[in-house]
Amino acid sequence: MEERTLIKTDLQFAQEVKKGLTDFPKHLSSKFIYDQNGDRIFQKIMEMPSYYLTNCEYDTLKRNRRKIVDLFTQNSNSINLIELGAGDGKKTKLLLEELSKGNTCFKYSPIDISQNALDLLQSSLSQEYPNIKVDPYQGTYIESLKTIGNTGDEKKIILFLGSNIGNLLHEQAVLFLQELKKTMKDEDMIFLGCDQKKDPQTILDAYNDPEGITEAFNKNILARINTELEGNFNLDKFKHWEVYDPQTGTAKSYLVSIEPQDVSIKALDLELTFAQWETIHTEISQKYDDLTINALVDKAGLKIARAYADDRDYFKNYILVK
Ligand code: AVI
Repeated sequence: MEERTLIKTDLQFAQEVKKGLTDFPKHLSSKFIYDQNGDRIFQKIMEMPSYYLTNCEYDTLKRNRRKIVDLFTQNSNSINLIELGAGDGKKTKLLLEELSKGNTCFKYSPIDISQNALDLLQSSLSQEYPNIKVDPYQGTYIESLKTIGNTGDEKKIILFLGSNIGNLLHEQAVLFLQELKKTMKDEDMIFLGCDQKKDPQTILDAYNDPEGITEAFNKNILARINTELEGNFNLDKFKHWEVYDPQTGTAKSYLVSIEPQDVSIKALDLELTFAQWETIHTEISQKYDDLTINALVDKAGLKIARAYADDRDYFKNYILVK
């Protein structure tokens, strides 16, 4: 089963890379930035003071954890805390600790495509919280949720933190929320973290650090093409470029070819030409306001039950119900 998933993922990577780099303008999906190296660089990004998102969400959860957990456990004596995208669990641990203080029986089900990420999380949790029941799932979010949804009758709380939803276009975000809704029973909830519109300079700084950590993160997609698909991208011949549109709230990452160049990707039998200053669009990081979130949630057929924010309103966490 694991092997089949891997082959399917490799094939999807190859097909999407071919499509994206032969389209005009060129593009690649940010989901392919993440491998072991991409995960490691993202961890470093989350430690950068300019990447305010992580600290803001952490503060919000820390300040409101009792109220949040009270809502999670309302009218239920058994819950399954399901997290989409396991990460290092730093923020989730706040909620797990708070849940441990109450009488509600609960388990934690992190879902991640990376078995490595799940193993790391499980071993740190078993050391810090040996009494918490952890039930990890390796796979894609929706597929795994469908499996979990069919087992047990605990109240499901689906965590989607870190503004991961912001890496989706609005249409895709609505479709994704609709898919989540299909797996929900009436009492289930989604706990959604969304980065907010703010001073455009603060946003640009979060995605444009002078140390080049975000640049290395963005370029990891080219490094993966080189190692996994026998490409010969010269990473030094591309520069990371970030733009932010304060009207739409969309931050976009590009890789810009600094000179005319040819690149070949052997495993795809592909020869590419880049003109000087030609771009590859790699990521969107959407920033929201209440109006936009209301519209997306409404289109997905869901309702906002509560919202929590840090003291500057930089980042908000919404509890969504059916
Ligand atoms: C994972 N995701 C929400 C991050 C973001 O803010 O879009 C990925 C990231 N890209 C550059 N820095 C961080």
